Amino acid sequence: MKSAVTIALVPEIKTGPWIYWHDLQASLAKAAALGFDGVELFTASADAVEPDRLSSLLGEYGLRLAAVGTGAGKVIRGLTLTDSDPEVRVQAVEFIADMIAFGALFGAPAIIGSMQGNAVPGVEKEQALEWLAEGLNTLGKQAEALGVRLIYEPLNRYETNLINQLETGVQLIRSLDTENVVLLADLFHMNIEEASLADSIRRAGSHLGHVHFADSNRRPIGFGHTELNGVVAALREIDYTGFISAEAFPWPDPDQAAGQTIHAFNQYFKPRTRTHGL
Ligand code: LER
Ligand code: MN
Repeated sequence: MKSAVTIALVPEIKTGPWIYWHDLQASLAKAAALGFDGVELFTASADAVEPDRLSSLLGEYGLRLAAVGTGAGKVIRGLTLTDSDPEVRVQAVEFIADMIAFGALFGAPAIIGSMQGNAVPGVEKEQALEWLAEGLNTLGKQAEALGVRLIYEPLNRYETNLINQLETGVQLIRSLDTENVVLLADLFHMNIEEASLADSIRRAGSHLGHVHFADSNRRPIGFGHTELNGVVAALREIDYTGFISAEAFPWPDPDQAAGQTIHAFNQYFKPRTRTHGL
């Protein structure tokens, strides 16, 4: 399993759960100094960061791009895959398609979280889920053609009324015409929605493609009350090899949040050195 830390480059969203903010190069330098394997980027659009610049910075700091977030499409432009206006749905697909193409330049998958939207008043949930599946089918196939997977993220009930648990997420992605869509287990959302984090991870099994690493209160792991040993055991049991990516509040500040995150990652996920002898 590989560690990652989030970097948000979207000034419009000041209160979101991202560890590093605003300055790409300074954030990469800090992530590399702490020993993270990769970074997850949250940008305003697919052309917000020049690919050549990102490529040379990732090379310079020896970091991988773990994933790209697409949520700015909703937060800044009001787009979702389940809007009742077909033109808005088309624009949402286009926005995500561009993000997929951007991430694919670096072998990184895009994440569909808040861009899934909601069944809004006047729209049946079944209808919204059909639109969501349509979007995931189109985008999952586009991602496959570019050699990357597409990540779909169940969110807690206060952020979407569509899919709140891994189990219903598995049902949704199994119903698609593509096998290229995988699930994101965000430990914060799961802490609200799942009866057992470990059992849900075990049941999602090979459908799991990404993990958002945050404690019960969305602070870095270790600053809340989530019991992580069972989660770690379940991830090992399903042979999960993807990123464990810190999408958490920069509490008490970005540097301490990043430090706590890598400390927790090393504590729980790094192979322990065995001592022999007495
Ligand atoms: C996105 O990964 C997510 O978890 C949402 O809650 C965005 O805030
Ligand atoms: Mn998340």
